[in-house]
Amino acid sequence: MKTNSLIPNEIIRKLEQNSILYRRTVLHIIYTAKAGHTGGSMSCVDILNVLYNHTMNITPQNFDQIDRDHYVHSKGHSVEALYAVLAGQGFFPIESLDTMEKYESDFIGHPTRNVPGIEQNTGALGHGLPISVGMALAAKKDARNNRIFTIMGDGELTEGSIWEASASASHYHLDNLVAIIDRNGLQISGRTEKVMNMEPLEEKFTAFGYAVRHVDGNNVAELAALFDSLPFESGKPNLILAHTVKGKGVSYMEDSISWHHRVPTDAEYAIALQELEQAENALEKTYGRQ
Ligand SMILES: Cc1ncc(C[n+]2csc(CCOP(=O)(O)OP(=O)(O)O)c2C)c(N)n1
Ligand SMILES: [Mg+2]
Repeated sequence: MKTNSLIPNEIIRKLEQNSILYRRTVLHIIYTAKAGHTGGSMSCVDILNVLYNHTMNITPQNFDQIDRDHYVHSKGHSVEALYAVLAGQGFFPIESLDTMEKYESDFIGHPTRNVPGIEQNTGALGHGLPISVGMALAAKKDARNNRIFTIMGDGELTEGSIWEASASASHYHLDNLVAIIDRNGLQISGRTEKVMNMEPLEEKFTAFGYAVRHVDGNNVAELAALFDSLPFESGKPNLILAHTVKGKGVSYMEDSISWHHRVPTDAEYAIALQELEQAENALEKTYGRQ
């Protein structure tokens, strides 16, 4: 989607810098813990970046207030992306991430509410949307103006609960619900269309009563502009097909099924860091020195 964004360049530059920083953190966590979901974290991290730094009203200070926005990480296996962004927001010290997967650490391979900033335990796919629908319905009933955001994987869409929740979302006119699909075209065992073809997605979601939009889910400027236009249609739940690349940001991980949950070797990690440094240098070329 092309947008005529009015968002100032310095804000977009900061968001692009954040994405590089978060990608570094994701790789650091997985390399240190020797476990994690690399590809799916790299594909959704730009979306999380824009949500937390530009769009949603969620901070460590307001987290205990019911009328703030809410975020549910439905594709819970990609928890490293969420940890990176929450650390960046100051929900916990970034050093806590070095305890990932260690005995008695709360930083485990899927989100739990033991970690500050995490709204809901997820990991079994297909639950985040139904939970979000319930939260959005409660907000409507209480006449609150907050919004409920969730990110699902495209492989996750094979779960029947997604479609039951979708029927409810439009039945109750939940225009405060923002459902985002990380449409990276891969799931755990192959291409989404090969494992279980769910296309045509736009038509399916439209038939279920959503206002549907497409976006380049790895482009922070497009994401920010699209989120600025929420809600898309009054009385309809919002559905965003965010077209992404699994493993985005590291050449040899991109669009590769083997990086669903592979851990980089020392040599691979070094190359990945080099590529992220090059991306940072490219930002300087685009925007000039800071
Ligand atoms: C109910 C359930 N079934 C199976 C799994 C195992 N599993 C973990 S990730 C994954 C693939 C998910 O693919 P997708 O939703 O496309 O995620 P992404 O590509 O963003 O990593 C599967 C099947 C699970 N977590 N939950
Ligand atoms: Mg996928």
